Amino acid sequence: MKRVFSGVKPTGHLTLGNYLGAMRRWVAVDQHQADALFSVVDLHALTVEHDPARVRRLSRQAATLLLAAGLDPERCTVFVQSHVDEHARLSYLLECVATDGEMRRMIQYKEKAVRERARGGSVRLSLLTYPVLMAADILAYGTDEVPVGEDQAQHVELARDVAVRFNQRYGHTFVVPRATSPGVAARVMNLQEPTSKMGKSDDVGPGIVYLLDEPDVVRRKVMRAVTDSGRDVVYDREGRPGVANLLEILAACTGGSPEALSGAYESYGALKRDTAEAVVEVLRPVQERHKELCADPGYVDGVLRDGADRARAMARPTVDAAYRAIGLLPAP
Ligand code: AQP
Repeated sequence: MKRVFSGVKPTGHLTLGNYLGAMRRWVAVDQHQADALFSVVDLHALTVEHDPARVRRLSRQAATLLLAAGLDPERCTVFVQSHVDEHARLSYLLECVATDGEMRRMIQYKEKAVRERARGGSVRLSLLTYPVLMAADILAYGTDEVPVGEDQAQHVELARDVAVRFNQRYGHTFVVPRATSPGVAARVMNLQEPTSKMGKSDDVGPGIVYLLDEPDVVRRKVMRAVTDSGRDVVYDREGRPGVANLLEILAACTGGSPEALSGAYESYGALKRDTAEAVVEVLRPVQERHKELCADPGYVDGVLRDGADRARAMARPTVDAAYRAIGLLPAP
C-alpha cells in the first residue's frame, strides 16, 4: 500500500483554502486508499513571529479540525510534529545535503521574508531552512505521495531532489516522493485580493473564509468578494480572477466544473449567493463535529498520543538508517 504524508501549519485559523485544497481530499480519498499520516506541523509555525500560547492553541484547534473534517484515527495516523523527535533529527542531516542556493530560490521564502520585514520583524534562519524540515517530514516516513495545494509543489520538488541526492551519495535510504494536487481548488484565492492565495496568516482578513466562521460571516465575506469589471460571468483565471475564484469555490463545493457553472449565471450577485450557501453547507458538518470534539478533550488527547507513538515507530528505522548511511557512529 502506498504511503501518504501531509500536514497543516498552526500559523493561523484554518481556512477554506486549506479545506478545499487539501483536507477534503485527505478525508475522502487518501485515508481510504493509502497508509496515510496527517500532521499538525507545529515546528513550522516557529519560522515566523509567533506567540507561544497562540501556537499551542492553534495546534490543538488544527488537530481537532482535522478530526472534525473526517480524518478517522482507525484509518490513518493523526499527530503533532513536535511530538516525534525524528523530524528534527532528520532535518539536520538534510541540511547537510541541501544547498543555500536551493533554499534562497524558494518562492514562499522570498514572499514571507518580504512580509516579515514589512511587519517590522527580522527574518528567522528557520524560515530559510523550512523546506528542509518539510523534506524531513516527508522522507522520514518513506512517503510515496504528498497531497498538497499548488503553493507547496515547489517544496515537494525540493524533497525529491534531496532524496535523490542523498541516495546517490550515501546509498539508497529514502523513497523519492511526488506531489499530488486536487485539480479544482488547488489554489483558492483571497476574496479581497483574488490574485493572491487565501492564506491563513494573511493580513487581508475579510478576504479569508475560516473553517470556524459563523454562516452569516461566511455569507458577508462571499457577498463582498471583489469581482472584476464587466458583467457577464465567464471563467477566465487570468482576465477575471475574482469571478474565476468564486466559480472554482462553487465548483469545489458542489462537484461541478467552473467552466460549466459559468454558463448558469447571468449576474455576479446570483453567483455570490449560491457560492456563499454552498460554502456554508460544506462547513456546517465540520463545525458541528468540531463542537462535539471540543466537549471531549480526552478523546483528542488519546488520538494524538496514539498517533505520535505510531508515527515514531514508522519514522525511526528510516532516520536511524540515514544516520548510519551519512557516516555517524552508532551509539554503543
Ligand atoms: N489557498 C489555498 N488553496 C489551496 N490549497 C491551500 N493550502 C493552503 N492554502 C491553500 C493547502 O493546505 C495545506 C496546508 O497548508 P499550510 O498550513 O501548509 O499552509 P498555509 O495555509 O498556506 O499557511 P501559512 O503558510 O501558514 O501561511 P500563509 O498561508 O500565509 O502562507 C497545504 O497542502 C496547502 O497546499
